[in-house]
Amino acid sequence: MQIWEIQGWIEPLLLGVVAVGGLGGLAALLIALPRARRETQRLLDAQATPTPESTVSIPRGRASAEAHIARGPESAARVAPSPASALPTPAKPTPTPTPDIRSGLRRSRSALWGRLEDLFSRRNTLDASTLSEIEEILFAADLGVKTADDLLEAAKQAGSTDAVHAALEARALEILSGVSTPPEADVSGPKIVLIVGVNGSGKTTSIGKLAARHIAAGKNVLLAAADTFRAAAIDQLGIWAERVNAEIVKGSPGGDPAAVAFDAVKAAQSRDVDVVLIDTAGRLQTQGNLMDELGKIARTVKKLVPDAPHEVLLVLDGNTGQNAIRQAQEFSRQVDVTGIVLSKLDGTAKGGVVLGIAQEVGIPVRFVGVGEGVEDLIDFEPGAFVRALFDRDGHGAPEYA
Ligand SMILES: Nc1nc2c(ncn2[C@@H]2O[C@H](COP(=O)(O)OP(=O)(O)OP(=O)(O)O)[C@@H](O)[C@H]2O)c(=O)[nH]1
Ligand SMILES: [Mg+2]
Repeated sequence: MQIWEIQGWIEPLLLGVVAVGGLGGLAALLIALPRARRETQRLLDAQATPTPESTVSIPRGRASAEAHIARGPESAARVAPSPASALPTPAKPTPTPTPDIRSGLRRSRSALWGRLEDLFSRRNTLDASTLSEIEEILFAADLGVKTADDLLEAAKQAGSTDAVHAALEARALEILSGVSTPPEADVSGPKIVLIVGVNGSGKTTSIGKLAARHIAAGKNVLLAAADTFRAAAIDQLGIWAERVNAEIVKGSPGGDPAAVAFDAVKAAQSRDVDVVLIDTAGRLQTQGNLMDELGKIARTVKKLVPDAPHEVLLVLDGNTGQNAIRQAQEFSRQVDVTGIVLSKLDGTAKGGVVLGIAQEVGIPVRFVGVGEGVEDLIDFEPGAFVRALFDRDGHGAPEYA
């Protein structure tokens, strides 16, 4: 029964009292009013109490974090420690089609090997004019000057147009293999991962994808919304947290990102959290103050975990081509970048920049993003990458062990 329905039948009752003007009507009113009041109160109570369905998708830990936000700006990021049993059960992985590097590199492949293949269909001698066209194609592929030169030299050494394909593949693989990926850090408490990069490079999306992976592997994940620069950024991470069933610690817009990171790590230590992924605001490598802020975040989490952050992942937008090399160099000056996530490979012809990053920056590419979906993150594997970049579309590309 709704409130207006009750009000609807009180009115005729009062009219009845006036009309009859008798004691009977008055007695009826005296009986009906307390009942109506009780019913109204019951309905109001029911409206004020959320139904169980309205909170069912939010992990209990997250609900507790949000309750803290409601208390005010200072306590906004603080999450009361709660027993490990309060953590959400990690979501079971649902089988999804595996994204593959070959389709992710479709445009990059046609900009590099596709053009070379086209050239060799017209020319079969490796003379000066052919080499000059090879040079042009290599430079246009946004590999970075050093790498384009290096591959041109490999093409020259190949001796014949037929041998160029194998020579380029072999050299590209050598370049990538020259960068060693450090073994997984041996971490006793929660593993702290800081995610950095310029505006819109794909940080928050990559965090969502990484969180989903860890959760699928049975880990408890906590996201830290240390991008306090834009209110929408906090909400965006909140949506990802809900989507992948991770916990989240949020700060208030305009708050201190280092304080949010601190509180998140503290919360992770007191709960059974395996991985903390810290989202940060996008910043240009030329913005000195904002770059300093990254150093502050890293120093602040060290107060709780001296060897943290265990990983600093720099997210680079594949569309930026050679500019990604510059970004990687600048960010490494500020924080100790341990790995690169190259996002948006699916929409770019500049994926070859991975080679330039390896050769000029020496930081391992750990993951590549090939779409906006939760599963669109691929572990970077040099052999598979080179094979996909130089694939002859099924015409006998050599296999790497
Ligand atoms: N096609 C494609 N789109 C991506 C990929 N990764 C991220 N995006 C999209 O790129 C846009 C920016 O991604 P965000 O994750 O918000 O980037 P961000 O670095 O967190 O941005 P700021 O917080 O504003 O600095 C979004 O529209 C994402 O969906 C990818 O691998 N492929
Ligand atoms: Mg973001």
